Amino acid sequence: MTGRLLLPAVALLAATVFAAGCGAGESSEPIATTEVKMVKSYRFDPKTIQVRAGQTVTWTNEDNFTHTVQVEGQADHQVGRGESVEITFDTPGTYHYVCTLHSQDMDGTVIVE
Ligand SMILES: [Cu+2]
Repeated sequence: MTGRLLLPAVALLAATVFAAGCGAGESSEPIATTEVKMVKSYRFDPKTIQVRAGQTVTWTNEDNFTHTVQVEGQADHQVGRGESVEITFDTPGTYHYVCTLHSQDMDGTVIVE
């Protein structure tokens, strides 16, 4: 493949917890759900979700544009219009993710307990 490195879980956890602590701008309370929509336009909704370890989160693209979901340190998943992607979170922690096509506008957080 493209030689992407998977960070050790401990390093990933430390990095994401640290990043989450620096959150500025709009504060979004975590929503307990495993469903995230890419809604019109260029947004993840809800932006911050909370799940239990072992649960699978589904991102569904309802926007008119292709987006991606890339959890920090993991592979990028392209999600076309009307498509969805599922990612299972087995390890507790705070996981920041972005759409790599629109990283300035589209980011979110999965809190795994
Ligand atoms: Cu996008």
